[in-house]
Amino acid sequence: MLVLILTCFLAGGFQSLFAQHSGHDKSRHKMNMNQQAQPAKATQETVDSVKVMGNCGQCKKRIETAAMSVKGVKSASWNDETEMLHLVFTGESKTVEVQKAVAKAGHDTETIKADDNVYNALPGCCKYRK
Ligand SMILES: [Cu+2]
Repeated sequence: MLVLILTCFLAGGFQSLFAQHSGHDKSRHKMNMNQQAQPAKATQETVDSVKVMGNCGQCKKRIETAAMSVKGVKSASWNDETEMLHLVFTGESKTVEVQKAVAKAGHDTETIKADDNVYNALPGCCKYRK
């Protein structure tokens, strides 16, 4: 009688262990399927960075807003210490377009300079030209 109860207990124990195990496998399988679904994008993102002259937090906001106004720019982040603008594009690089937009907003880049009258209209704290 005791053996029978023990056997039942053990069988039940194994069953719940098995159930837990298969449940775990299922969720892992689901995760794998999600991971597989992600890289199935039509276009490949590209990244680039470009030097943009500026001084302060206002410059950062102005530069990033100008960069984000260009179609195909996913993210734009300007570092006030390195003066580098880091860009992520949803497809191919639009760095030249971004430089044009940034220069139009008053900030010089490596290859495209802002018009003097646009530059002169910047707030005093943003005058980066020496
Ligand atoms: Cu500024």
